[in-house]
Amino acid sequence: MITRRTLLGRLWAGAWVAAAAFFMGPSAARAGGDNAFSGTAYVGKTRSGRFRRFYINYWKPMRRIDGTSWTLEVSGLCERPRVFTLAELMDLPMRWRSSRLKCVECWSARARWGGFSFADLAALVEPSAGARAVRFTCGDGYVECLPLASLRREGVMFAHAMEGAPLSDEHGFPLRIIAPSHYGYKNPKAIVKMEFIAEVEPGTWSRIGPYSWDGTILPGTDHPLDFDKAPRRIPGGEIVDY
Ligand SMILES: Nc1nc2c(c(=O)[nH]1)N[C@H]1C(S)=C(S)[C@@H](COP(=O)(O)O)O[C@H]1N2
Ligand SMILES: [Mo]
Repeated sequence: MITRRTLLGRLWAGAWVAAAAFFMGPSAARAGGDNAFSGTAYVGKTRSGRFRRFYINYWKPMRRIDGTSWTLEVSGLCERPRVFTLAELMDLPMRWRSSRLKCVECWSARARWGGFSFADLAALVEPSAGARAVRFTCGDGYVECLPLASLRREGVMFAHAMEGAPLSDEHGFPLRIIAPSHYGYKNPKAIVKMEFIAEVEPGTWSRIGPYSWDGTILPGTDHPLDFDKAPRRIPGGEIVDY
């Protein structure tokens, strides 16, 4: 279903790509050989370029984030609301874990993600007794919400690194969620704000599409990009077999 809002969103995104190509000139836009955003101050959705093992999703094209001025605002139902710098967050105990990111639109891909746990962040901000969920707001205006119980699950990560390097702008620099038993849309990227709230609420995709609020991966067929999209049956939940 295309609502007026999604149509406007698409036109707006299209206008940015056209404007970037116009201002940069066709050769400059291609510099780096990647996609419509390469060499520009913006990052956005793309299915081409060097990210062959993943598709890149952004709700709207977004100005690239400067890690030195970026902050994470943590507020809402918590005892110690706080604004973190990237350096402060990177000081939290870091671990690595390989997990498969599964988009509700068929594809999936696996990577090793590095970051810290919700428990380590929660120890600093102390969620209040009434807090049940976190609302994440991202640099591109995308909003997604996860229950505290989901954030506490084994394997869920506040990721700031991927395959031994800092997250790229495309994959959500400087901070994203990896929630391997949930579809990609529950894995917000380029997070700028997190608020503790009393009730779970739908995020951007489940407000406009036929996608569940919960977003747990359902049994079905997957088309992994890192296996040439050859279809595989999946039982639901985190994909652990490949
Ligand atoms: N900020 C932001 N985060 C987002 C999205 C988005 O549009 N904006 N899309 C989600 C969806 S639908 C998927 S499948 C994954 C894709 O992650 P990737 O771009 O790193 O492959 O990002 C998720 N996180
Ligand atoms: Mo997705």
